[in-house]
Amino acid sequence: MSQKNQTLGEFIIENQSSFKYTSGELSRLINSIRLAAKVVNHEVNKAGLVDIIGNYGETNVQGEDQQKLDVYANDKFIQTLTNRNIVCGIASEEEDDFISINSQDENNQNKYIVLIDPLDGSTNIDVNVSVGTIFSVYRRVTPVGTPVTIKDFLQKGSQQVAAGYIIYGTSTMLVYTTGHGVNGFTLNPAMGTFYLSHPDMTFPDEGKIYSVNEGNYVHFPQGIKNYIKYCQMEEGDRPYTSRYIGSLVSDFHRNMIKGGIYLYPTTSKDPNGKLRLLYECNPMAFLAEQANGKASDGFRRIMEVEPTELHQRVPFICGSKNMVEKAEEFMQSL
Ligand code: AHM
Ligand code: MG
Repeated sequence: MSQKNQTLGEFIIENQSSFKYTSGELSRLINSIRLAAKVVNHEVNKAGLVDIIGNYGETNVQGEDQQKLDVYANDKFIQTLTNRNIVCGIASEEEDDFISINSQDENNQNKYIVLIDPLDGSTNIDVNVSVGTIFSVYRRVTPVGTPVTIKDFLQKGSQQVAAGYIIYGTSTMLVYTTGHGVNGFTLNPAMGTFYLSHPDMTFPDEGKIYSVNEGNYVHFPQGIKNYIKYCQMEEGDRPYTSRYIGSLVSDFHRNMIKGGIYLYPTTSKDPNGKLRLLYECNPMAFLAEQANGKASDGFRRIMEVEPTELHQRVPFICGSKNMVEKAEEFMQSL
């Protein structure tokens, strides 16, 4: 029975038996993500010190090259998962192609692949606004001991075995699911330990927050324009409040706690939407559904969208169930 104050390490061990396949491999994988998250968190927290320790691209006083934070985060997550020999393949927003990890070695029995957005919300990095890491885990579909192929990565979201995010905010949290609800762990920076602070996180069915980049309003489809007008209309518990950080992880996290909806629809500039299906939308959709919420492209369940390419984009509507259904109603009524 999970309890508050439990550490993430304890929680992982205690819940290992509830995983579908209990080899301990998935536990080790989540543990590695926990480790990389701490390293990245340390660096993200120093972001405001660039003028003192040197700008990105410069060499600092210790003679080390300063990396852009998103590149740094990408390297750390890939290094951690590779060095500990835990997965057989990784795909990242920062990499054009997927990476195969000793997967052609017949002794390599690793079954899992990870898709990751190492540092999402990159426009917020330089202005001290929270950013996040998003990850998604699948079992490979090709046989173990053979090279991973694109088929292993182009699986529908409904096939995910785990997904989560790390939010580097006023406090740092790791929130994840393995298909048994959603739990949130807060980092105690003094101890370097994540503690279970938010057990069984759920979206309220209804919410009063809508999160969308209204600067794109004129480029939105009519259904979305109508839904936004509905949110703003004075009637019942409306008008809703508008809150948009521009970091998917942070907007999602707030909406899950308070009740709300996040929308990134198609625009004339981005006719397929902006967000990426495999390492942004699918993991958030899995979390949303596990937390009593919903995720849709306006017409279909996100996790049923058939992936055709690694960096595919998709329109994304996600959040409290009744709000997402209302937005779908507006989209589908035209
Ligand atoms: P990124 O992967 O380049 O950081 O883009 C993803 C981000 C999301 O976190 C956020 O919700 C959205 O892009 C914001 O986009 P916009 O600035 O167009 O509103
Ligand atoms: Mg991103």
